[in-house]
Amino acid sequence: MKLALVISTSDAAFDALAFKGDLENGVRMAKEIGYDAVEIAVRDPKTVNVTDIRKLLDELNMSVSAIGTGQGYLAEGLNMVDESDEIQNKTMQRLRDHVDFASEFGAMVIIGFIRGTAKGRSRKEVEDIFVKNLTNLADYAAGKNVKIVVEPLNRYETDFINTLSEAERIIERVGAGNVGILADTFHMNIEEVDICEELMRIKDKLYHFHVADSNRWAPGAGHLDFKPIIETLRKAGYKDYIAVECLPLPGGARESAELAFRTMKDLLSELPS
Ligand code: LER
Ligand code: MN
Repeated sequence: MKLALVISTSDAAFDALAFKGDLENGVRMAKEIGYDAVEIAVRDPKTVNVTDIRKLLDELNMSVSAIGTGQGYLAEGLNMVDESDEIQNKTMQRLRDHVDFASEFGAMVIIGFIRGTAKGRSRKEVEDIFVKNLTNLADYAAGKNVKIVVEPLNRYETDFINTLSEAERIIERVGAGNVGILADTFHMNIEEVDICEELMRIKDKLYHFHVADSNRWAPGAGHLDFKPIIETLRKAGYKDYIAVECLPLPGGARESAELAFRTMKDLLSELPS
């Protein structure tokens, strides 16, 4: 398992990002601390310079684990299940742009906030729209060799797909090999009955992993016990990235990213491989 740090290309409404707004500084710091990769949160990939980012990553020998898409929702209200077809279509175009961007770096595309909310509509109605749009996106992404990951978010962020089992059920309906689940310890700590049991159960569809502590500070600064969680990932045969997505706490972006790195590295070296 390798470690990634979530950073953003621009100032973002979402707080759980280290190094918001200065991508170059973020990538350099992540490298200095020892991370293998960065995870890039982008509002609109058409507004960033792929060549410059490619050059920077090559210079530092850094990879990109995944592309975060939530800023399109937080800043512009784009979402996959909107009542308006126009917004749905705009969102799907934005997501295809994210897939193109991700394909440049061998990264996955995250469906977090951008899926939208049910907003009082029936589960079935919203789920049907989501499944239709996700199926189309998966098809487009397959042509570019890109994986899509659906991330369950806690109930205070959305009313639609809060648990691993909900994500699993929807992914089964889509039935595409390039669509999997992104599990985030912060959300699971709020929503899951038993984090390790659930991770084991969905292990074949677990394509990506986010870590933050119970308070969304760096792992090691709250009361989540990461040892059994990382042990479970090992047992599950998970080999992909663990991406740190935490608030710049304690102590600011650099300090929290360092604490997160140390906490995860120590655990990974402690546990039998
Ligand atoms: C939001 O809380 C989150 O965890 C992000 O990864 C969503 O895209
Ligand atoms: Mn997350």
